[in-house]
Amino acid sequence: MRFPQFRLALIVAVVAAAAAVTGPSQAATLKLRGTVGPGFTIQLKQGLKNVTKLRPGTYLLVVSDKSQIHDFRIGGPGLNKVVTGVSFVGTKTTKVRLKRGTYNYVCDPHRTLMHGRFKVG
Ligand SMILES: [Cu+2]
Repeated sequence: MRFPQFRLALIVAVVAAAAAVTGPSQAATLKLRGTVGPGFTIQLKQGLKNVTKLRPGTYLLVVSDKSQIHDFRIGGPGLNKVVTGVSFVGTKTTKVRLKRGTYNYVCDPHRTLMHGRFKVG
C-alpha cells in the first residue's frame, strides 16, 4: 500500500539530484553584457569592467538595445552575428563561442563612431 508513495519520493530525490548536478555548470557560464544606445554609444562589459581581453570559450552574451537606430553586431574568428537588428529595441541573449584572435563589436549604421574591440587568448 505504501509503494506508490515510496516511488514518488524516489522520483523527487532523482529530480533533485539532477538539478544539483546541472545547476553549478549553468551558473558557471560566463556572461557578457552588451549595451547599445540610447545615445551614440556601444559597450561590452563583463561584470562592471569593459571587456578588453577574454579567455577562449563559450559565453552568454546579453545585449540591451535601447534605440531603433542602432544594431549590435559582434565579429571575429568564426563569428559574425547581428545580435539585435537596427529596428529592434529590447534585450536578446545568445551564446557565442570565442576563439583566439581579435573580435570587434559594432553598430553598423554608425560604425566609425560606435565600435569596440577585444582580444581572446
Ligand atoms: Cu548606431
